[in-house]
This record gives sequence, structure tokens and C-alpha cells, in this order.
Amino acid sequence: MRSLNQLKTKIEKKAQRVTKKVTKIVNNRSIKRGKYMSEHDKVVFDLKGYIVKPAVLSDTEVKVLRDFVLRQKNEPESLKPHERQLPGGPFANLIDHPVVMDILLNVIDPDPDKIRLENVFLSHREMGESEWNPHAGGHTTNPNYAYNFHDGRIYAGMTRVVWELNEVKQDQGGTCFIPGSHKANYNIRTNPLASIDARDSGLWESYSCPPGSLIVFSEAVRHSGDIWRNPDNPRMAIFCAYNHINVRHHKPDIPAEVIDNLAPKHQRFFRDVYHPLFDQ
Ligand SMILES: O=C(O)CCC(=O)C(=O)O
Repeated sequence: MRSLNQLKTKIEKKAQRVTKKVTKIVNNRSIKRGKYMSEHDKVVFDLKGYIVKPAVLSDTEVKVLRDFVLRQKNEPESLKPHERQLPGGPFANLIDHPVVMDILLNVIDPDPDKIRLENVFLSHREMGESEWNPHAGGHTTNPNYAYNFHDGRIYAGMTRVVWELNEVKQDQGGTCFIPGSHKANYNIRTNPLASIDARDSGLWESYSCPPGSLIVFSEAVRHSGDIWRNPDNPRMAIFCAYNHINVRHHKPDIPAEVIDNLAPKHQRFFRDVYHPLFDQ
């Protein structure tokens, strides 16, 4: 009897391992590698530390998201508890959006199992809101903010993926960057210079883009939020912090009920910080 039970447990464990392997193969195959991050995009990301992908989402997709995040912000009690906070609700489908995944596999790690999502929030700014707050930049030994180029490819740590849900006009409040500063030799992170950090130093670059655009940047590049100066619409941007499975910058604060209600293929982005090998 005992050996029958042991055999049953052994078979069940084996079945679980096979299911995991098959899921991994299916997930890998469903990612259209190289389709959305061209050689041009890779060179630009490496050169500047960020890229802009205009109008990735359709107007309808943007409207659904905009309405939903405004409901989360203004009338959360009208939603089920697990939908009251990001990444809950329709945003969840963007966690592994093909354009995002293609970029992350090219800049964090080629194995989708090694990519985590550690933080998601809505940035909503009306005219005059926000502050100038330059941070990051320069080489670092901290693996969270690492930016490495090795064996012909990028290996970055924390990577911000920003979904702009409203139009962003040039120099009217989009995120600002000092292009190339993720590779700076002088330590402008811990020894900042006011003449470099001033908004009008001539070193800062920003972007314009239509609603539904993606901005992806390495947390290693020196960047700052900017005062929102666009009178026609507020800034509505969903900020996501992806990272390598082995490190984490943020204190985990996404409620378990939000994660538990995501599809399994999205739940895997919120696994704890350890090598997926231990799940096999
Ligand atoms: O608010 C912004 O535009 C930039 C946010 C920021 O500084 C960050 O993601 O680290």
C-alpha cells in the first residue's frame, strides 16, 4: 500500500514537471522574438538608454484602459476588490504584451522565466503638477540598476515600461532623460552636478507621442519626471518596473488577492526573487 502511494506521488510530481515544461515551451513559442525590437531599436536603446514606440495600442484599447484606471482612482468601491488596484483589471493583459516582451527579452534576459514585474502604478498629472527630480545615471555595481553589454547583447536590471494613455507633447511633461548617462563614467548618481541636472542644461531630452505609446528605459539612465505643462489633457501613464528574477528594487506591495486573480501566465511575473530552477 505504502509503495503504491509512493508511486502515485512520484507520477504526480513527474506530471507536474512535464506540465511546467510544456507551459514554458508554449510561452516561449508565443513570444514573437525579434518582431518588435528591431536592430535599430536595440542600437538606440543601447546608445540612449531609452526608446519610444509610438501608438502600440489602438484607440479602443486606450479608451478601455483610461476609463478603467480612472474608475480605480475615483470610485474604487464600484469595482471588485481584486480590480481596485493595478495590475488588476484590463491592464493585466498588457503585462506580457508582445511588444513589451520582445523588448524585455532583448534588454533583461533572453529567458522569459527570468523576467519579473515588481511594481505598477498610475501617474496622473494635471497642469503644473509634479516636480523636477533627476536621479540615477552612471555605472554602478548595484545589480538592480545594472546596465551591461556582454557577448553581443544588453543585460539590464530594472527596466521601466511606461504606457502613455494620453497625448504627450514635446517638452510639456513627458519623462526626461540624459541620453547615454546609463554608461557615464563620472558618478552623477552619487555626485550630482547642478549644472548637469538643471532642466535647461541642454543635456536633457524628452519626447512627444500619441496615446497608447510605449516608453521603455533602463533605470540606469539619469531621468526625471517633469512639470506637466500640457493644458489639453492630463498625463495618464502606467509605470511598470520589470526586473531580472534574481533582484528586486521595490518592497512588494501588490495584494495577494490581486495577483491570485490574474491568469497563471501573468501570475508568474510576480513570483518571489529566486531562480526558476527551484520550481522544477
Ligand atoms: O514621472 C516620471 O515621468 C518619471 C518617473 C521616474 O522618475 C521613475 O520612473 O523612476
